[in-house]
Amino acid sequence: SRAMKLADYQAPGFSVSDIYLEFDLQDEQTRVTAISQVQRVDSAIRDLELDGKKLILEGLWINGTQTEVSLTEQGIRLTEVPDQFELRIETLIDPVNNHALEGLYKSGGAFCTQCEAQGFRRITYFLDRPDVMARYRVKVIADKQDCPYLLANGNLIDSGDAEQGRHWALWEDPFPKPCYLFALVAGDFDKLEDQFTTHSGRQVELQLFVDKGNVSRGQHALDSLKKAMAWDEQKYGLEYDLDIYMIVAVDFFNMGAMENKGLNIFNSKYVLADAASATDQDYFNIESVIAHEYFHNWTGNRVTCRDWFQLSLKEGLTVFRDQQFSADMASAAIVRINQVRVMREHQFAEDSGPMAHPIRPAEVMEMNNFYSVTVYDKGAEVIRMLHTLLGEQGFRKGMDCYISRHDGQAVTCDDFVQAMEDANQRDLSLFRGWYSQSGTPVISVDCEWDESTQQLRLDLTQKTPPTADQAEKQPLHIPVAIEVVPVSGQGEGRSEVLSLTGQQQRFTFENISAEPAVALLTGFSAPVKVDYQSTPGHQLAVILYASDPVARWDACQQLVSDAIFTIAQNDARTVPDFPIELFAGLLEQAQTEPALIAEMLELPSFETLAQQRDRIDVDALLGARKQLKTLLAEKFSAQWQRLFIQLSNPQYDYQQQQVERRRLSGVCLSYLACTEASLDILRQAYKHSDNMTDTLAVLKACQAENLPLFDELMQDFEQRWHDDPLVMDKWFALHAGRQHPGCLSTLQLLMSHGRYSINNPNRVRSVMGTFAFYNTEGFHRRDGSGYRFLTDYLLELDAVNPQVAARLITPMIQYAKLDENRQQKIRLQLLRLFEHKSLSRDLYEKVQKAL
Ligand code: HT7
Ligand code: ZN
Repeated sequence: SRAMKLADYQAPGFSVSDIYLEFDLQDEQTRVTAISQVQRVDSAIRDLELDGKKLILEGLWINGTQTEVSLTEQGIRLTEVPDQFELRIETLIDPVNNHALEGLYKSGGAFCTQCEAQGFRRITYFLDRPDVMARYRVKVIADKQDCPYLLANGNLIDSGDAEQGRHWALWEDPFPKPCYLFALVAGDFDKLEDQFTTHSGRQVELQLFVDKGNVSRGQHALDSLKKAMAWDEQKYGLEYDLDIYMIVAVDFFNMGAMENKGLNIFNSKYVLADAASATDQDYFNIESVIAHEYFHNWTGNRVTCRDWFQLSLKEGLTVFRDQQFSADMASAAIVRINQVRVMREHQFAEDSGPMAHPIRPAEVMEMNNFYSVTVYDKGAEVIRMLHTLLGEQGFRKGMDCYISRHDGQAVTCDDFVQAMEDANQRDLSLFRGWYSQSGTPVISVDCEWDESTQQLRLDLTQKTPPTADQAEKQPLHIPVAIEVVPVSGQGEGRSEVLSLTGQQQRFTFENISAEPAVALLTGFSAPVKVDYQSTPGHQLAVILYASDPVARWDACQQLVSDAIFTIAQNDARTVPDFPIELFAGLLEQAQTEPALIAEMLELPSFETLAQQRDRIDVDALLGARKQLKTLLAEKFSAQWQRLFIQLSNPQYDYQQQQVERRRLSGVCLSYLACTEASLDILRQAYKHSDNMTDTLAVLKACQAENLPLFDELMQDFEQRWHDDPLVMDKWFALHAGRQHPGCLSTLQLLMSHGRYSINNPNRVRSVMGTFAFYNTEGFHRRDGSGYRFLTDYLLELDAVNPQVAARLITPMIQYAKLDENRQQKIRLQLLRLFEHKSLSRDLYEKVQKAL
């Protein structure tokens, strides 16, 4: 397998203006007829090469004449085709045996499709690239009883009955689109319906399709859709453009959801919710994913990507938009803190590992591997920096320019930045480096306050360490937001955004009359690390007096991290005093800002801690974190208990104030579980819970502390929920994440459970994903058995679903910080994979880079 390079991009030699597709749906043998109107656009290109994968070619006709084709590595070649012609292709495909879940497949009883990034080539031979945009007409034919609903993109034109109990529907999408946005669904569902009237007064039919019996769980998704539609009009002046918007929930899906034009297909996990079965986090995620896919209608569909290297053009921008939306719907501070966690726990790790790549990758072997936290989340951070640099209005001007200039086109990240530049008359040439450079910049800070001159001097230095893909790094344009607060708490603070453009730069602040504490990177204004030796006293001042909640949380995390590292390093195992003083204060304030304080009381995760050092001692770090947790639990046991009781809610409602109280109450429980006298509290909390959030908080607390009560409650939970796959995923994940000596046999048991299936990505992620990503102790067992266990499973999974396998390997390729023994044990397993003869391209790319 060879890598494709961005630098080798060539415009397509042919265009397709219109395509008619006919699907005669059958489980193992679906006939696809594709009739395309093809035009040559580059007279130098004589042959037409089409992509195709796992297709049986039944026949091919050019202007009605059957034609021979030659096979290529990617598909077929038609030699010396006319300048303009009608191309008819008949292929056979096998949806029921398609477990890779790309192209046309069956999810439960329903036919559905997933074409992004390169799945359309599993449906018919085509120019499977996003810069070929065509108008689609689609006829779907299927059994009337099994598939009462026949759906495709756009508007329903006609429908009717056919022979042998079959029926058909004809759909037309008026907007030209790349084939990755094509979709078809045929099956039996329950349907929720609603309407939305756009700003300009057009009426849009909203339809949500869910598995039979799930209507009551669909309302939140539908409400979220209406909120997203209204928000995009109000915030960006963007209206929906078709008369119908359909969302279908399916159980078998490789990712979260897919923005197919007018026909979104969703992982049911991001649609279905009610109080009994879904957590507050589930409700939040549904709202955000529904919005994300909706926002793609403009950022992705109407304006699409020229090639897949430009993926962040639509994904980074759309994640930024869904983050803005979530911040408006819920608590902006908490939403932001959780994004920062994603960046530090996952993106920084990717950017310092073997798969490091810029948000616009320069080289790709398997495109599916680049739907990454870098392209999505760092991509969103890059858009956010533009927003910070240009301001709310400037950013909106840039968006307006981008959309109006490129509507209906397939464009590049450069086109986006150009629109931002042109609309604001700003030079963003240095900023463009964010698109081509990988790695996490480190900003070192030297800070001095001179009482006599009342000057505060900040010397900032930026340096990006070399990454696996790029040895040389250039300075970037980094917006560094700061807040200066008086250590005493008396007097005004100051907030500013510094523009760091050079490798080293000095910033001076006048009239700082009282000793200042400096909060750097407030709001996480750039995806960078900060190296700044602050003192506990200054950190405390930031926590107490800064106006930016993210900075306050961050200072808190830093203080606690420092304590954990101190414990991990010293043999005497004494705990520094400052976290104890801090927690005493936080607990006293808890009721005043429950949401923020809950986040502050949460100890930094192992993954976040790991990102702060070049080398980590897994056992010492886990031990130190645990020691601090127990100490804080015991020291404040009365306070945890009191607070927990004060936080009880009336009947469940997904409403901000309740959400915040539940979050804090969950944190209390997690500490209470570390103390002796907590069994009764936990048992009562489980028994009286009327919602999944509180129930799961109890189970998690018991799991983290390995309490015998865990098994008892889990049995009860299983009995209640064994018929509900999405809830069982929570049960699977709780078991798989439990850190105890017998965890590998637990995993084995889980995978032989009646509700487990290797064919369902949600089940696989609940069990093996939770184990590999979050069961730190079990996965990193010193004897290497955790790594071997994952590898054995990957070998099996790769043959079924390579996309999911390639995601699961992530924790095993990010091993550079581990001790030599563990590194060696990991390499041994990577070699096993490497030598496996039929390894997928997805896994091959990652394994090869990791070795
Ligand atoms: N744009 C969608 C990406 C996606 C996807 C990619 C590869 C394989 C399967 C997939 N399912 C969905 C999702 C999104 O970002 O909105
Ligand atoms: Zn997306």
